[in-house]
Amino acid sequence: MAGTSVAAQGRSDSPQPRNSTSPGQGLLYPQRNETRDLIDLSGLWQFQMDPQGEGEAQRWFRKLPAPRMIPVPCSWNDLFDDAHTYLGLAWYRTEVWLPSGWRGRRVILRVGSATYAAKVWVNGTVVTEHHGGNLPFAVEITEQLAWDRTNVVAITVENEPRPERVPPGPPPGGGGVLGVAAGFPGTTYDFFPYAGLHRQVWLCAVPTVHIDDITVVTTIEGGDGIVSLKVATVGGYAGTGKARLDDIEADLGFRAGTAEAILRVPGARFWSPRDPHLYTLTVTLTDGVQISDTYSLDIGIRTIAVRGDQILLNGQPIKLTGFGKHEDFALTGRGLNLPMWIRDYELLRWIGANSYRTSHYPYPEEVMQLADQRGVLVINEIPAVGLNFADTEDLTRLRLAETRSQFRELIARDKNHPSTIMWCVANEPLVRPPDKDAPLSQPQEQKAIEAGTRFFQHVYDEVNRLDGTRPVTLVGVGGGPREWHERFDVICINRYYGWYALGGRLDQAAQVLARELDELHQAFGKPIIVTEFGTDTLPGTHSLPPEMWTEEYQVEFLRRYLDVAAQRPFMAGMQVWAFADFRTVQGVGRAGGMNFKGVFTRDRRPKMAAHFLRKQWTGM
Ligand code: GCB
Repeated sequence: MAGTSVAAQGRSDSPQPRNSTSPGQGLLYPQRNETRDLIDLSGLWQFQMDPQGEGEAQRWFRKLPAPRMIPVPCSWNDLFDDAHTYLGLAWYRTEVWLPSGWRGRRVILRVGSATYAAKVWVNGTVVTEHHGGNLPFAVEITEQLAWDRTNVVAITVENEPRPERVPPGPPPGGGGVLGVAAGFPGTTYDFFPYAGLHRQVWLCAVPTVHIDDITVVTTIEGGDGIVSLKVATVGGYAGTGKARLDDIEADLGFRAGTAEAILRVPGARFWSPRDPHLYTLTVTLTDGVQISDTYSLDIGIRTIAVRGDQILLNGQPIKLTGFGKHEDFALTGRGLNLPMWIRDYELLRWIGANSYRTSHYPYPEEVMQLADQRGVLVINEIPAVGLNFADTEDLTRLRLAETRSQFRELIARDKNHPSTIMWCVANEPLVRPPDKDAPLSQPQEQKAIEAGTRFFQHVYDEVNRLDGTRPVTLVGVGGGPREWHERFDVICINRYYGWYALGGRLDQAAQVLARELDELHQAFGKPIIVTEFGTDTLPGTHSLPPEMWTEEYQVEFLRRYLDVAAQRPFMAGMQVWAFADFRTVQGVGRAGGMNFKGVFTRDRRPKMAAHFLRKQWTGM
């Protein structure tokens, strides 16, 4: 957790809040069934920016002095001109009347994501604080509720780019990930710092004693699936229960609130992109005949492992085809946009991709459910983008704590999704910030490399402790220290030979890429995935012979890279950057504030490269 000294470098002088998730530690997706109920608070909320940070003292959690309406979920940036580049504190407020049938149950408030830090009031009382912009948090609010009048929910969202955060903000006045003039707003990464209540806010009614968490691990024995589960409850449950999957049942005996069981599924259908079969697992707490709580979860039976230089799904080698993506669309920004996601999954199928990476932050829970249903393989990444290790030890320590805490939440949320086949701990960590002109001295550089090695060792160990069933990777930048990859199960690299380096010289670019892949394979003998390669491409711009920024050049570039990979049977995957054009910061390298490396435009029209990839990946 952040200490006051560093936090004070930001605008506010309050330390980063300790994340509180209550009543248990589980983050099960909200569900309505015979024992549980829900109210989705999506809709129009009152909104007011608070650049002076005066709202709390003036009790804005009761009443906003000059509110305007804002949709939840949504980013605030593309709605109001004065909010477009606003990075600071903003208030959201809504009212809700609770159904009388909810009396006697625990009521939990669950926020899908608030970017970056949030503080929540219910009827004037602070109920929780949270930081980390892309993951849910929950808090029990039963005590704060009123039953004879409307309840006021107020949430502050604050998105200041502070250096101790993950992703870190740039040093004051800094930014400039593109290695050119600093972008605006200043970030350490190449996407727009959208902010707001980005996912739904729910009220959930659950029984006093209830299922708080379920952890499912699947293995395969011959043709049988083995489903091991752990159930955790809140309320010190010491009774019995049942776990059911199709017509297979196991008894659960709870001690100190938890129980375990193993279910054997004879002749199971194993989850894969070809047959993404999901079984419904239902857990109930039943003392005698009375059901006191129940929760259902769709699970896939599959294994994922690394053997030598191969990634094995259900014991068979797989090669990833697909993209790095963003959660980005006009007007909604990074707000939950289910029409966009449904279209994206349609296009992934159309183009023949089997995978993507959640670059550079966790995507919505509904999107992970869709990946399960559609058999898409996901490299699940936390927002550790823009890290550098030449900063002070204090900053590195604070970012480590933040990275670990976000990982705990991500794994709690996504551990049961068969589609998540790998955790990614960081994208392109650097030895020094890209906007630092003076190179580091040799000893300084060595010190930064060692700081990074220790950092990643801690994160790797933590992830492995939380979930020993999935490979863990780090996505490295060109020229980055090789030793940072050593600890990880899969080598993921982003490469832009033919774009940022060797622009226009695709023959040379292909040679350099080929040489580097061979060296990496020689050095590590582990699976290698190129997780980014691509060119900015203005739709409708053409040239013969192919020149940079044209659709022809994008096709030729991708063709060279895919050819180099095809000649190397050890390659475990190729993910193009990017799926679609996306909004980033203003700067001389980004026309119109856009990154144009999409093979689809921002409104999802195909560039020539999309047709080319479809041919490569589907044979059509
Ligand atoms: C990268 C980053 C990605 C950028 C991309 C680019 O290496 O991982 O966030 O958007 O390059 O287009 O420069």
